Amino acid sequence: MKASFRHHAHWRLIVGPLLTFAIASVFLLMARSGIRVPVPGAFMVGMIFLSSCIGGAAAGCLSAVIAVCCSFVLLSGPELSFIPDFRWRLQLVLLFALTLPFLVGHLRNRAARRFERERTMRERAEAANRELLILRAELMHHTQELERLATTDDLTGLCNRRHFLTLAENERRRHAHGHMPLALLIFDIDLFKSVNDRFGHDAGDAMIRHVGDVCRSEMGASDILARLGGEEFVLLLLETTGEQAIALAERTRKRLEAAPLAVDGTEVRVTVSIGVAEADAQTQSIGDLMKRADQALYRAKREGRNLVRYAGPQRGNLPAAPAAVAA
Ligand code: GH3
Ligand code: MG
Ligand code: MG
Repeated sequence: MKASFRHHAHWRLIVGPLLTFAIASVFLLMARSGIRVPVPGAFMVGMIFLSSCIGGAAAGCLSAVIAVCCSFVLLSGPELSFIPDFRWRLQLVLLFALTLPFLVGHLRNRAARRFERERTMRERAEAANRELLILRAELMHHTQELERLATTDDLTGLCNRRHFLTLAENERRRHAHGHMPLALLIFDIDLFKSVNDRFGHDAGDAMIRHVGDVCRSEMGASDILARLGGEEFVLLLLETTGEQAIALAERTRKRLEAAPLAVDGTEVRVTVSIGVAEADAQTQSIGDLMKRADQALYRAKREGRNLVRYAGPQRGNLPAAPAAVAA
C-alpha cells in the first residue's frame, strides 16, 4: 500500500517534466525544419503550470528548466522584438519560468491547507453531531425514566395515585360523553398493620405486591389499576356496569382469601375489603366516584371486613359477604 503510494508520487513528479520535454523537443524540431511555432512561450508556461499542479514545485521547476533551455534556443529568433537585448530576453524568461512553479506551489499549498482546515472542521462537526445524538438519546432515556418514576409506584410497578387521577379523569369524561358505564373499585388490605407488626415490613411489602398482582390478573386490558398508597388500591373498570364490577370484586376477594401468602414458612391469610361505585349522571369528577367507593369501603370495614360493598344512588347496598377475617 505504501509502495504503491510512493510509486504514485513519483509518477506525479515526472509526468509534467516529461511532457514538457516532449513538447519542447517537438518545438525545436519544428524550428529547425523552418516551421514557425505560433506562441511557444505560452505553451511552455502552460506546461510549467501543468507540471506544478500535478507534481508540485519540484516538478514545476524541472519543467521550467526544460522550458528555459528550449526558450533559450527558440528566443534567439526575432519573435520578442520589443525586447531587443538578448540578455534581457533571457533574464525575463528565467525569472518568469522560475517564479511560476513557486507561485503555483504556493497556491496549491494554500488550497491544500484550506482543504485540510475544512476537513478538520467537518470532522469536528461530525464528532459534535455524534456526541449530540448520544446526548439526545441519553436525554430521551432520562426523560422516559423520569416519566416512569413520576407515574409508577415503586413497590408494585402499578400506576401511582397522581397518574391514576389523570388517566381516570380522562376516561370518566370519555365515558360520560359516550354514555358508557364506568365503575370503580377501592381495595384495602384488612388488618395490614398486624402483618407488619408480626412478620416485619418486608413481609408487608410482599403482601402489597401479592395483592397488586392478583388485582392485575383480574382486570381487563384497558382497565386502570393503581396503588393509592399504603395498602390501598384503586381499579377503574371501563365500560363496566356496577353489577359486573361487584362480580369482579367478589371474584378477586375470594381469590385472595383462598391464596394465603407464604412468609418465612408461615401461611399468612390475605383478605381485602372492597368498595364499589358506578358513575352516574351526578358524577362530576373521578374524585366523586372515589369518594363513593371509599364510603362503601368503610362500610365493608365497619361491617366486619373481607366484604364487598356497593355505593350507588339507585342500587342500594349489597348483602354482606362472608364473615370478617383477621390476617
Ligand atoms: P384496616 O383493616 O382497618 O384497614 O386496618 P389496617 O391495619 O390495614 O390499616 P391501618 O391504616 O391501621 O394500617 C396500615 C398500615 O400500613 C400502617 C402502615 O405502617 C402500613 N404501611 C403503609 N405503607 C406501607 C408500605 O409501603 N409497606 C409496608 N410494609 N407497610 C406499609
Ligand atoms: Mg388503609
Ligand atoms: Mg387496611
